[in-house]
Amino acid sequence: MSLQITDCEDLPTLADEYGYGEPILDKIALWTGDITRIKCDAIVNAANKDLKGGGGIDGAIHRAAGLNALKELTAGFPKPLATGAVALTTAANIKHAKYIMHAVGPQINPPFRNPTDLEQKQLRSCYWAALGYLIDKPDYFKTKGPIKTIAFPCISTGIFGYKPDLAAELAVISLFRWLIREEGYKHVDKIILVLWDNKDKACYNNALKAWVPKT
Ligand code: AR6
Repeated sequence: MSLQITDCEDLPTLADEYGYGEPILDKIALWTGDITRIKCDAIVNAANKDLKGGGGIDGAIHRAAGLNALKELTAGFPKPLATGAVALTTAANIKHAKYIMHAVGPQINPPFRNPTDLEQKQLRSCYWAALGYLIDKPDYFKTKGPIKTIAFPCISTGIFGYKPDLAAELAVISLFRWLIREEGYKHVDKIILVLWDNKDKACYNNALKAWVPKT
């Protein structure tokens, strides 16, 4: 596994120190399919800065949750949102989830060039800001209850053009760092990484290899 990601050079140390993720590894699951169909407390959307709805996951989530319902729920947010920011709403018409977290990933231009340091930080921020809601527990939670399970798509790797292998590596490292360093494992039951195709599967399997116990 290459370690090209700024600020994440300590991956081997973390893996050694924590016995390759045990019991942290139990907190992560991979699931293949449409993110709008997964049953969990919060699903993360790959949104745009204006929270307007678009193609890809954002389009699927808007269709499932209801265009008008989401428009109303996101009306109060100051727009454009910063890249790396995550806005929390309820899940509107998606009945098997309680919340949607609208994460604005970096847009790579031209698509699929190597990401800059800033773009890497922005993508990591999507993961950390979303997970931050699990620790901060905003007032919002009083109505619908806390988030114990959360599903992330491969943010920025479609229309926004972030290299999928680097995005998977960064996602996995960011999640493990949050679970360990922020003691996130106390706040979450399951983080589900939602994959869409064989390319995503290969990227995540590679990225997770560093954490699988060596037998
Ligand atoms: N469920 C799970 N994964 C999916 C789904 C789905 N229903 N649909 C696509 N994927 P993208 P981005 C995969 O483009 O790159 C929108 O217009 C897809 O194969 O949805 O962050 C927004 O409004 C890819 O690997 O998100 C923004 O303007 C990954 O999900 C912009 O696109 C992400 O693809 C955000 O682009």
